[in-house]
Amino acid sequence: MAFKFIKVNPQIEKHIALIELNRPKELNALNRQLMLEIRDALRELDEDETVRVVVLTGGTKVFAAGADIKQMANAGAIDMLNIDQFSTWDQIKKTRKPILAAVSGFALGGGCELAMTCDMIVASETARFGQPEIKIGTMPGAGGTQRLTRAIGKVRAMEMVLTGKFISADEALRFGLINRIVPAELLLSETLKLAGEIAKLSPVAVKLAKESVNNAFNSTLDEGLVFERKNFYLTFASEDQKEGMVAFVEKRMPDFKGK
Ligand code: DAK
Repeated sequence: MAFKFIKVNPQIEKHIALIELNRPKELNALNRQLMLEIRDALRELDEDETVRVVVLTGGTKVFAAGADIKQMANAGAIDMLNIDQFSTWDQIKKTRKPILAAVSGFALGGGCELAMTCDMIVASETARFGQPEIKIGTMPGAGGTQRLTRAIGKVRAMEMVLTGKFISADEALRFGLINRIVPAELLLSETLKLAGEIAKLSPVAVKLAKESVNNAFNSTLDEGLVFERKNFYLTFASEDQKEGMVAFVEKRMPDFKGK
């Protein structure tokens, strides 16, 4: 690989890995190489026992202005089919550890989809979200019509997808697309703080809880409740559950090991 389009910094704080998109001149447009680098980094980090939470950011100016239009412009349908374009999105979905997106500036098209595929979104006040694919003669292809609709509801998603309009960080918060808004200069530190809160907890329970919440999108309520119950029982097979409850009784901080 001639040039890396992401920077990966594991352990910048205990148990947290930071992935930073690094194509600033192209506003972090998601070309194939960058997407493959994200996929590979996530695979490695998911297997790395020292990592408990991943933060994905584009830095303080822009999250990502979408898939690389210059790379896609002349592609045919069969080119699109033949390239394994969904492997990154599939990998994000498969990653069992929590992934937090830290979004400043534009998160458009595939950039918005990338943020929405993460588990939580912390945004700076400069963040702008949009699915503007309609303006270039296509439509969202990596979950924009599905995840956005589930997050903010049909009529708002319709307006964004059919007109390509952007929404502000305030609107995104009001619509339930993001977790919180922080000043741009604090974006990374505040996201790391949130990641740090999760990283202190039992990695076993966190993994099972994440899986259970995600399962809510793919099941009936009754099926989801059964799935949740089984994961709840499973936490009782962990040393972390014993440690957590004994620490509570002994009035001390728990020391979770992920076992
Ligand atoms: N692709 C390639 N280059 C981009 C880009 C993009 N999406 N967005 C910006 N750039 C480049 C610009 O061409 C420009 O490059 P130079 O001209 O300097 O060489 C540089 O970044 C700076 O951009 P601007 O000069 O345009 O900057 P402005 O501040 O004036 O405007 C903007 C910023 C974000 C409003 C504007 O750049 C813009 O509208 N960008 C395009 C936004 C967009 O339409 N995004 C959606 C793209 S379609 C799939 C997965 C995902 C997708 C599809 C399939 N599969 C898995 C199958 C996703 C599709 C998309 O995202």
